[in-house]
Amino acid sequence: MRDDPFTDQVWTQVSWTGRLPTLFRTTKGQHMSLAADFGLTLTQHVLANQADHPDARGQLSALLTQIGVAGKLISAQVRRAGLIEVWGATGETNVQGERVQKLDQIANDTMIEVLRRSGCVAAMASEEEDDFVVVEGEASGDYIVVFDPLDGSSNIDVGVSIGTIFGIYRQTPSEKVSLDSILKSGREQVAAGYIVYGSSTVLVYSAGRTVDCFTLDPSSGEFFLTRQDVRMPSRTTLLSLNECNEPYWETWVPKLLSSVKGRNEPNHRTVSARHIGSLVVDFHRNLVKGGLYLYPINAISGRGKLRLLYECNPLAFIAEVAGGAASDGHTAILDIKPEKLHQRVGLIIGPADDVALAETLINEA
Ligand code: AFP
Repeated sequence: MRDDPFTDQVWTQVSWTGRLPTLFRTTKGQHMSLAADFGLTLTQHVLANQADHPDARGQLSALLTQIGVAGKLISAQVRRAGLIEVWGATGETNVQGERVQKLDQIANDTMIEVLRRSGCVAAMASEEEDDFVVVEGEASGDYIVVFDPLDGSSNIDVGVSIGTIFGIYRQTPSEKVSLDSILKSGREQVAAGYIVYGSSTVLVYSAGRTVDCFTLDPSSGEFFLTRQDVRMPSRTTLLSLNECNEPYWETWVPKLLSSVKGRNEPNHRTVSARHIGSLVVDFHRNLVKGGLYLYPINAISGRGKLRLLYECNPLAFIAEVAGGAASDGHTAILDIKPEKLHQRVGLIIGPADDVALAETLINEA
């Protein structure tokens, strides 16, 4: 703590990770609520991380910052979701004569346009695009970005939290972009993250060292660091899954559930259930509070529902950096070699011990 000799303010250093100090300003014991007191901005944080890599050319920093810009633009549209719906109901144009688009299409177009203009991206793949999108000519950069522009679309119309998920890979310099450039295992991601549009807009990213969370301050339009070096709690206190899929479960699923629920004591519940139906939001809550998310393969079709490239891989990257784990039941999600752009897998993600328990039960089955 240090006194500012020129004012009546006191600066308190609340944490220090590597070269990233977080300072909060108080006026002689009383907390202030100015945006400037919230901590580092996303841009400051990204640039401070870049300083750890003296050979970096700054493109990854610029890219992460631009994803923050896309997040703000999408967030602004999400906040108007009900109004867009009203315009849509009256016809194909809104009051300004603009074409009405569905929110997931708006989010997709926003991501593609912001990334294309960033000058940092060689190609991208989106849940909303059948094929990958190449950035040609001078606008092309060093990275490949995969994303789900708006995960949890079925929650849009009912005001429930949704989010954008992204994973970033380095493109081999001088190599022409092909499908193989995109079909890399999640382990090769150089950074990943997501943006949750919930009670507040929260951006979470990791470049492999720490997982950090930023909250959008609507008044200043800045993302401020609000959780630093997040560690996923090692005990499962929340279970998240769609229990109506029970008829399609393999035999290990009920065994895992009874094992976790069996930890409840007669007079004290230690495990509860929470399921939103937006994977990214379920994951974010579990990351902070300690929860296990399951979307196992369908035992009848043998197929998973969630997409490997732009849903599971980025979240698995965040989970592992935060001390958790993610698996399809046999292989760590990050080690699966993708064969298709829109490949689906089973997903078990959360505290490492319970992901390992699921793998053991699957092997025993
Ligand atoms: P959409 O973004 O296409 O709606 O997909 C959402 C999702 O992939 C994931 O976010 C949910 O957890 C999951 O689907 C819910 O699906 P179920 O209705 O099968 O439980």
